Amino acid sequence: SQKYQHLLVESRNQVGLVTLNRPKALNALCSDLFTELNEALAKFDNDDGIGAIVLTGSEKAFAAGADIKEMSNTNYIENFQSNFLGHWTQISKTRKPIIAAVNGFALGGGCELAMMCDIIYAGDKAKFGQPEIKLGTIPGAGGTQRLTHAVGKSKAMEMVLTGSWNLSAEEAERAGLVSKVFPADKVVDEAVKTAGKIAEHSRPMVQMAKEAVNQAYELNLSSGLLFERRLFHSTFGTADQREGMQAFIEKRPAKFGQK
Ligand code: CO8
Repeated sequence: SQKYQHLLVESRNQVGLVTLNRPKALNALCSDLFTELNEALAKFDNDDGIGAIVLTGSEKAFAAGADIKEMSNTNYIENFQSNFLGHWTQISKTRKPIIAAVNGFALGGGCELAMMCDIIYAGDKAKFGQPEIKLGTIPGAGGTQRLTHAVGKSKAMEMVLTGSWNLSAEEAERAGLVSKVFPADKVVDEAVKTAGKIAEHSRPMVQMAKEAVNQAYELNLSSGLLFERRLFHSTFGTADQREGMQAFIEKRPAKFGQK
């Protein structure tokens, strides 16, 4: 699995762990890194032995953004025609849950990458920010959209307009961007632990639940509730629902995954 240039990939029981590994550039997200990340995530997504994924970086940097050196000399029409960095969106099509375990800098595209994941855990020294404005550009992969949903307009505007990476782990947790904060050296293990818990549940139910929560960003309330209700009803066509409820009644652990 170590054929990647910019990633380390391993599995821990039913959890797939992907570590961004481009230390000399603080995990700046060059185009090749993203191609590798898409491949690694797709492999885990299609691996029956894996139930959830953890994505992390180093203690110094989750990722310091898109690769500024790579993009500095590109131009508009080239980027338009090649759909420059369009392959970044692939990660949000991953069907299994992804937990981002963020230490250090999560800036620009790094913050956006974390927000493409389903859950964010942060180390206590994590710093989130959207510094693109200082480079004469603006966020391009969700920094004006997902961030605004996560932390509200005032904080998102402040981050995007000033460019200061001023959101600490603690503030990020308070604002709802991050669900839990841990000491820096514990965050990966805690993310793996949570991913392991998720992996023990019914795989199709986990995917349906992820799909339903994500629809909350796309649909109005009545359409979202209808989407949820339809999926809920459909779960009663599965062996996992029978097993889960029977196991509760019989006071034993459920054994999911029967066909
Ligand atoms: N791109 C390329 N190289 C980088 C990047 C980056 N984003 N960040 C750091 N590096 C490199 C540095 O150039 C340096 O390399 P070298 O040793 O060859 O000079 C090395 O990493 C170490 O960095 P520093 O010496 O700067 O380390 P410091 O600890 O002094 O500073 C910082 C750390 C504060 C994180 C600093 O590196 C920094 O400000 N980095 C840039 C942060 C930034 O502006 N990020 C936003 C980038 S733009 C973006 O992400 C747009 C996303 C659009 C996505 C669109 C998809 C469709």
